[in-house]
Amino acid sequence: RETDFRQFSLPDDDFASEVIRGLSGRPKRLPSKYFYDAEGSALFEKICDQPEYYLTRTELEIMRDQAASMAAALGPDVRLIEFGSGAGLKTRLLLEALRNPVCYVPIEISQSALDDSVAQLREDFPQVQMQPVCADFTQALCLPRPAREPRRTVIYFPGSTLGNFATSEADALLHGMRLSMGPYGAALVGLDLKKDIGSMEAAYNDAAGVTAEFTLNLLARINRELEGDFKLDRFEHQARYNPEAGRIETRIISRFDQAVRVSGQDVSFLKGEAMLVEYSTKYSLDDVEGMAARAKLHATRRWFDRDRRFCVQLLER
Ligand code: AVI
Repeated sequence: RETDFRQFSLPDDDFASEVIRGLSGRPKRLPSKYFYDAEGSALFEKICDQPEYYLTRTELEIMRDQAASMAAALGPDVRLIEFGSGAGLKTRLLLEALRNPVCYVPIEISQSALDDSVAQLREDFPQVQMQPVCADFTQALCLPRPAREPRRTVIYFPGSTLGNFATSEADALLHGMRLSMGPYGAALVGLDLKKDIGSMEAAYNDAAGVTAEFTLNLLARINRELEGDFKLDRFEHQARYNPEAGRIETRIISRFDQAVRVSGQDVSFLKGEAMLVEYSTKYSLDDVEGMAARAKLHATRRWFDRDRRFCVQLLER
């Protein structure tokens, strides 16, 4: 009954070649997807507990208060696909609220994260067929068939992770979701909303320095895995809101003129030079409508927290 789809794992040399390519460009860039090794994932968990990082807490509040209303909007006999491992409480709240879900399909690139989350969910939801897929959800997906026919497919994408993609990539991802969800499908997407710049910037510059450590862990990972010799104290984390683009942009800034070796190649930095490492896009409701329309989806329902800091958006075909 259960399936375990291991589609592919990212070969290590992808990391090396993407890092070298990114550091050869102007401006220098490093892809944020490489934040999440074991250390990075543990640091991200710690970020979620920081008082300034309101996103996780706020989305959880929405799920606690309104998962029943979401489940009513989605209807019974849903096949629930999640982009990401679904280790969290949000997924549980949704699975608990859904009426007679057919199956749960987490799509996650890290096999260990996938195994851990599914083992626990299997125990807690024995009536739901678990169909984990180890794959990169930004690529074309081949999904397992459920044991019984669902009424509709719903793709759950919480956490405002969509905001970590550039606009054109996010559009492509929504377009891919539209294809995966089929004719009566839907997507339930967590999105962080535009608000005062102080709160948004504070969320990415916590006083305890956890986000800075998370960002700089990318250099530590390059040292560990790609024979890098970055000296972490010679670089610093910077996260600022770009009002034109509507996103927090995180950069790693070189504090000195310096040279670093990565994978046998020399990379030089000027004092003050930046590596762009992450976007965290913030949305207005108009932005959400526009994004949905570009993907030929309808933004039909949304659920907010009390202070309208975050929303969970239902997109339907
Ligand atoms: C996973 N993602 C939605 C987080 C965000 O808010 O962009 C990642 C993160 N980066 C720094 N803090 C949190």
